[in-house]
Amino acid sequence: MKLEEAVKYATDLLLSLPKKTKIRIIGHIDADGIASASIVAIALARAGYRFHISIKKTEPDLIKEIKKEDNDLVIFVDIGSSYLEEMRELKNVIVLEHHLGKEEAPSNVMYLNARFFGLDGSKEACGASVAYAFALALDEENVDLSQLAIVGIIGDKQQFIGYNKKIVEDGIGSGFIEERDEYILVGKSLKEALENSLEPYFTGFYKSSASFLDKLGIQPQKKFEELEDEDRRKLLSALTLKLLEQDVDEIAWRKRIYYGKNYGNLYDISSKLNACARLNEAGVGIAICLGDKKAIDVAHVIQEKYRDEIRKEMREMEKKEPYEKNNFIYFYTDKAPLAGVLAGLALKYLPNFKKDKPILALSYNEFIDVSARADDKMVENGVNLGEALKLAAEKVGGIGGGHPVAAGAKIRKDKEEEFLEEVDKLLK
Ligand SMILES: [Mn+2]
Repeated sequence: MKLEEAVKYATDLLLSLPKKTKIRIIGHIDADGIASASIVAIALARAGYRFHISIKKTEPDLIKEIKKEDNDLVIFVDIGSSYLEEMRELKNVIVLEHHLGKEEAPSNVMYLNARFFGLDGSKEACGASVAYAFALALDEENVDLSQLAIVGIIGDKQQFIGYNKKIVEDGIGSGFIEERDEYILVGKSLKEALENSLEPYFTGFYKSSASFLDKLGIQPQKKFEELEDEDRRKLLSALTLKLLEQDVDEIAWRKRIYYGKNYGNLYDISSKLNACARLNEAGVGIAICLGDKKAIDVAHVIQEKYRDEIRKEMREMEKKEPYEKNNFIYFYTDKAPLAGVLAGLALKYLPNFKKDKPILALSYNEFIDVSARADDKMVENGVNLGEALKLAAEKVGGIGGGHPVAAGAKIRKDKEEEFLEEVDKLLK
């Protein structure tokens, strides 16, 4: 069966319920989760249903909390794969997912995971993709929601292949999406663009971007788009060399950007949703998706703050040596919401963190939160962080899961060493 057909079972279930049904939407706390939950919310509203929406972390007590409420239907989107058994205690449940999970769900749970339909849930369909399939099955007029689906795809760093490719084609075909190839350094003065850039991240540039440009004979205050062709070439080849020195293997100065008719640059929207999620402002992200223009300005401030915090941490990490096990390296951070992105950026751009091994970031709070990142090459060589963290966390009484390249776990503080040993064994 194809995903497009399978989601019809979910829309049939929804449509069998009266309009005043109490519906709860639970989305995961990241850009994909916010986009996914919004897609479902908008589709429900258009179909005449009311709902109550929440964006949640993967917490051990999540289902217990929801069980206290009196819902006729709970729709989990981009979250839920790790709670299937506990959902038995809820009434009707629809799970729209793409994370690794069990194959079997209790009979009251309609569990639709992209992975069941021949799709790679870490590349070819994300939460927002499955949510979009659901919305489209409800009403084909919902094709405009392809814009938000793309926001989710970008947020989860997926590719435009598999079902995701169909979404882009839908969006372009219906006039809601436009694609343009653009240089990535446009917008600000070159000094600022180089200093502030996170993808790619240039080590040392927080103090040396102006002198780097001076040496090339390029005025730091100029914008990239103001440069003559020759200066442009000179700059890009110098920057390529700089990244090669950082041992970066994927370098692209132009990027395919998707624009949404109702949302503008979808990469920017995705980055805003991500910042909102990380800084506990998911509501602002939902507001953006629901079309609130004022929320964009609020989110811009949140986004700047978030990026500032990342840069600050990255500058510290440039000077640090990570801890090392046989099969991964790890570091500690007190910025739990940033842990995943820091691990990911370190893996790509920090020479002192590049040892051809996955990176785990550990943050202490009530528990220890773990975020892990690998690259595609490691995954091709058999690394599966989602599985390793899930098994290792469960072994020490914690919770974990995710994707081969990106995963998370939550464990008790006294289990740290045992957990790390277990991960080391599993990654061998
Ligand atoms: Mn997702």
